[in-house]
Amino acid sequence: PPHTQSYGERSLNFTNPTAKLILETMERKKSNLAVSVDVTDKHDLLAIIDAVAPYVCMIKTHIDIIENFDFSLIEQLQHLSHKHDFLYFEDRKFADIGNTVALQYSGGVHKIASWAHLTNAHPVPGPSIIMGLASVGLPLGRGLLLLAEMSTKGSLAVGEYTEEAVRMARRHRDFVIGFIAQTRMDGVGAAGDDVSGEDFLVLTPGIGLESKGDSMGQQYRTPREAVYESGSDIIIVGRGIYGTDPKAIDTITRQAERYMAAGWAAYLERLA
Ligand code: 5BU
Repeated sequence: PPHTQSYGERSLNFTNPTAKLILETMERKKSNLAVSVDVTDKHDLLAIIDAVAPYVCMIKTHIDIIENFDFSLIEQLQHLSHKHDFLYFEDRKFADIGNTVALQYSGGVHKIASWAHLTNAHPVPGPSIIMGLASVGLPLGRGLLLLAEMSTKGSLAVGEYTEEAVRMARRHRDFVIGFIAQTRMDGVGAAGDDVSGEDFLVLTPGIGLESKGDSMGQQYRTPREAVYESGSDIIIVGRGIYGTDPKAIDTITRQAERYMAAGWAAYLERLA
């Protein structure tokens, strides 16, 4: 099973170039940490990325919350990813019909497909959302995650819904490389289908070492609970790292180092 193989070995389980690049980067940097930088000022965004990037395999963005966005920001983001060797995941959570999501993914002011290696989509519209996004992303070698589960209290993405998300992904392995989920999805909803050798990346938000949640429904588990106990591949950490002060760069750097160590230790424990 995939979660007993090393990240480097697992790059051979995928044909999608973004999946391979993610796994190779994780192995090279010895990091399964993605930092979610949810700040609204582009200068803060760039400063935090520059500080945490040595410790991450991936930076997760919400590009639509940036108040002073202009396209030169994208060039600066790309410069940082070359400097520090990591990938971008734009947490766009597409949820519309194929034609609309293709336009949202390629166009508008953010032109997500042109710079984000990875993005994600809700399976709620059915397989057409994958076809729409793949029409833009596949020629560029991009990857997609489906939201199979969410970290929030009362999430509706459970049971049958989660199983159907996995079946949708299984039929589009060239583009769908994994899930946002709280646990592994290997063989979920397989019924009689042969799913031996199947591998999907599991990226898990809702990770914190101190807090158990926030006042708006977020729920946190530790890196060890996610990676060792639940077999998650990448931990996604936001406020646990950048806290409440986006200017406290020294603290942010120390926290990134700390979460990286915790995530990697849990992975080594899983392999052992
Ligand atoms: P936090 O500060 O670590 O709580 O931020 C978590 C980030 O992950 C934030 O950007 C959310 O939009 C994102 N997220 C999540 O928290 N839970 C989910 O199920 C999904 C995304 Br999908």
